[in-house]
Amino acid sequence: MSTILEPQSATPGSGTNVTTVDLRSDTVTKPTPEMRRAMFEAEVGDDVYSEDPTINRLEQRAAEIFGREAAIFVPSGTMGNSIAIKIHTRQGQEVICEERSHVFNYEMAMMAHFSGCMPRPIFAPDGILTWAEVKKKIAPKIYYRAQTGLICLENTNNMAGGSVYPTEIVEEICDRAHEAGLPVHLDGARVFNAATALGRDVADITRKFDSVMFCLSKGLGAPVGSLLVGSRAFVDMARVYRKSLGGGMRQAGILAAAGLIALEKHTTRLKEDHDNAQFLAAGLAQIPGIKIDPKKVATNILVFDISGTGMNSTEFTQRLTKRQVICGGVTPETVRMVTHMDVGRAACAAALEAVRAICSASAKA
Ligand code: TLP
Repeated sequence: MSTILEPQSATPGSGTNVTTVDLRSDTVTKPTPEMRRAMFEAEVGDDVYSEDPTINRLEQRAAEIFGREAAIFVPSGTMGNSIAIKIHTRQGQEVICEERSHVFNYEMAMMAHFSGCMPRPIFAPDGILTWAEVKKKIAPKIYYRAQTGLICLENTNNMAGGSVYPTEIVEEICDRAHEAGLPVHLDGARVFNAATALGRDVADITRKFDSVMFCLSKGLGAPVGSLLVGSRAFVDMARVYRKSLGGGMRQAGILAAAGLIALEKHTTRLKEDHDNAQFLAAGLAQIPGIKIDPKKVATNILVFDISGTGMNSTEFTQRLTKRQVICGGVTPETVRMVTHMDVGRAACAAALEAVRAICSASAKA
């Protein structure tokens, strides 16, 4: 597999044009008028003293929704994952993760920098690890081998095309890992998309993990923020490490107000994004030179092969940008598009039209 390049388009900022169809990520959504009103009116206090009522309400709701003892608001998914890895591991250990995972590729080596751990990546078809594969990579208990400290799964698996873990596979990994004395953390940045695709609730599909990070700022449309959920003891430790990373915020209820709307109201609309992704996948599959299997598009992310178009992903995305459609290359041969609440069906149809045009121009050149 080729090296992962750059998940974002080379033209940040171009998404601000209203006629632009921005498919770079579901992180680009703007807060809704309802969110902005709630932010304006939010009751706030100093969250470092745990006195922000809106933050406290958001943390309590997140814990309830995930069926856990406690939750903590963090500014980003990266910080949430970094804190969880720090709590579960000791310096000099290894973290088993999938080869395309965010903790391995896009978190600025925080696993090494902050926790002193090394990733032990495993490539899995469609990004879905199984216990059979994980088991082979757990370090034998020999004094001269760095020991495995943690298994980290990602659901949905972003760069594997938003793929979804069957819950039985997750539970087998968690059960066997626990028998081996190993904790399992979920990078659930898009766990509500996974739950939507599975038709189950998030508490149900995550119950065996030791900790879960999920993002409000992706498909749920909040401007900022993620939560870490787990036991009371885990969250108490997370509060310490959040502070050490500079993530102790003050009147953060301004952010939590939008987060509450994301959590209470936007989790039930994700099927719309999945249907739009299906629509895009079906259209892309018809375009000569593009390879994608629509049956494998389970959520709001499409990663497709463009090597038959005569363009690499940089040329492809640059030509699309000129037609007001922005998306990002993953490798020189693959491109990612992500649907979200700020792109409707008409925008997706326009994006398909633009892809058809650049591919047919490239074929004629
Ligand atoms: N993902 C972003 C980029 O960083 C790649 C995106 O556009 O998809 N876990 C997963 C699975 C993620 O996809 C992301 C962000 C994070 C963690 C980190 O979240 P943030 O950006 O809040 O630090």
